[in-house]
Amino acid sequence: MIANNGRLKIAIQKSGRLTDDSLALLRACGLEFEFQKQSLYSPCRNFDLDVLALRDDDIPEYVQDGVADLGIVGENIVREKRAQVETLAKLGYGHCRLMISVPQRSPIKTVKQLNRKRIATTYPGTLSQFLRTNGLRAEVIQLSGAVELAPTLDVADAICDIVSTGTTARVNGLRPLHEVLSSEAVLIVNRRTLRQPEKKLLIDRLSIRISGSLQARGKRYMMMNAPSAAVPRLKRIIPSLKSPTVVPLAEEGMVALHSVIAEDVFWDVMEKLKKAGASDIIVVPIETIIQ
Ligand code: PRT
Ligand code: ZN
Repeated sequence: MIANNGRLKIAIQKSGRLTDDSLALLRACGLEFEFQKQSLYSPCRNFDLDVLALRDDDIPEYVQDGVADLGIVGENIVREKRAQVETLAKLGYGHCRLMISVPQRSPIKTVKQLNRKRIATTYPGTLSQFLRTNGLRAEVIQLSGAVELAPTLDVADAICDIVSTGTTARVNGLRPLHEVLSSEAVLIVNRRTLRQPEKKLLIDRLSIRISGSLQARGKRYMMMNAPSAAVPRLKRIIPSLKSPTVVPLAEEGMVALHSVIAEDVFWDVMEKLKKAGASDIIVVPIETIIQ
């Protein structure tokens, strides 16, 4: 029995594709806990929160029913389970697409041609809804895994499955026909929890930390020295979140510029800055950005 002691409970995937990133996100929020796959539940030492380790398929329902207050899970699962929960944030990892694919040599070229065909999937709910919305009648064949083999086994004419790199589909001689849904990991919350003032307060505190570390992701803090005369030129080069901070240096006519920059443009920008007169450029990681 899990104690209902006023502490928040957050469910994350016990062992799978979302586990490492979910743990990294919680730790980036300053939460300290030992996580062991074998144990259902890991208490946090420095926050009123317990981490529950569950199968991803169970998370939406457990959050809906209040077994956990919060959950981190793929949108694809939340949709499939039709869970009555609120989504607090998209978390920027676990990206994938739910895709209808057909064998390379299939005569099926359009979604309409799926009418009266057999489609194998582990997402019967989402697929049935898609078919209804598009006025299509097709036989939904529910499998529990290895869906990509269904056309070869002549169990189905098409499949509806999760794709990320597309390698599995390609290796199995399948070609993508239509994207049903795109998905990433999301933070979901139980609706009743949001109405409990004490827990709501904890959720708000946690949400600020999560959005701070999401904001910081892929960003660096950049500092450089430059002659004051070069500042207008440098400002035009720096693609900063806000206008850069300019601080005078002890040396007459020299300033320091500070700015946040996306790491993927840093190298290009750095070369231009040097040419425009910047020197002593320092770039450091950012842990969080609270706006
Ligand atoms: O044990 P548990 O039930 O918790 O885990 P699971 O095995 O059901 O899920 P897991 O760990 O495979 O995936 C967890 C979540 O990660 C999914 O619900 C998605 O939200 C997300 N995700 C991201 C993916 C993929 N990428 C992915 N590629 N989930 C599954 N796949 C599978 C897909 O089913 C297919 O078999 O990978 C294969 C295709 O990959 P590519 O790269 O070859 O296209
Ligand atoms: Zn699962």
